[in-house]
Amino acid sequence: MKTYVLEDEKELKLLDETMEKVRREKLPTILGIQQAILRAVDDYMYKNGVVRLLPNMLAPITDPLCHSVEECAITYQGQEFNLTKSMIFHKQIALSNPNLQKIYIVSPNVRLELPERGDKRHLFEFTQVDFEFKDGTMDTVFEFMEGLIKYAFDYIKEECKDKFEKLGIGTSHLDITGPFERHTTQELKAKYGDDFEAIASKKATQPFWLINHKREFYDAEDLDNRGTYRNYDLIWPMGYVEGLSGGEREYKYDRIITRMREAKTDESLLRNYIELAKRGELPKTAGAGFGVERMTRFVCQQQEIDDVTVFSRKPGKEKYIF
Ligand code: ASN
Repeated sequence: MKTYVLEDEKELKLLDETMEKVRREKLPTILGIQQAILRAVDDYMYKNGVVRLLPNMLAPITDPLCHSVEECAITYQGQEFNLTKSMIFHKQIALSNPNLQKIYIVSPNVRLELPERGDKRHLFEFTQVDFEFKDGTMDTVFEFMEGLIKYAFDYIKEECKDKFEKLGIGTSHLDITGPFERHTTQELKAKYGDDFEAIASKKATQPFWLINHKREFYDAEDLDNRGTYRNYDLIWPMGYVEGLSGGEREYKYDRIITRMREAKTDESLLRNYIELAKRGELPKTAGAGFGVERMTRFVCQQQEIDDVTVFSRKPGKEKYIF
């Protein structure tokens, strides 16, 4: 039998670095806080009647996104499946059940980001808490999310006192006073220039809503105000930038087709979804998804998002060991 001896210097170094990351002293503390966050989120969802769906990791359709990533598809029984980039379409379709009103999924997403996203806030595999409400609006999502953050932060401040002490950080950044301010991208861009999101986030002491982004076809355009969109991001303060994105949705056939054509989305891939819209079977919804690791990074005040993961998923590295 052949026994392997690892001799490649570079690979040995990477193995050591990887194990150093796994064995970091602060890691269990961060994971404990993350667990408390998820526990509070589940609790809040349960109390508010939001039904939990389990995630799908593979599907014939997934989020087209509005930025380029490396594609990853696999073939199962001759049919092409994609790894889930987000469950946006599945959220809309699931809500066509007349007895489901509000749903969420703790959803693993794979987005094989290009190396330029090897920054402090991207991972090429992450988990988002993805929720959607039938007949929801921007306002219902804002109020719900503000309540969720307050509930979760109050819970962890109490539950994780020893852990915050171990990390050597206070908890004043978790003192939330809603409702959060709302700003449009145009307003902040005019004030701060192209880097407006980072600058406004650094200046802020409370999370705030950033409204109106031109992005994926499924976020609704404001028909009373063409060229503006009923969508939003939640920006974490103190320079931690975007932590959630969502919107009211397009759900009418003609609107979906118009928006898909504008965004140059491949209609053939989404033909079954389009068929549902044509039959009037897509419900009117609004929702959002927030990154679990991004929330953990803000709560634990870590330098980069990769600091809260056990195994590095930072885009653009030369090689990954585990
Ligand atoms: N989850 C997001 C939403 O609900 C979509 C995304 O992650 N791209 O809008």
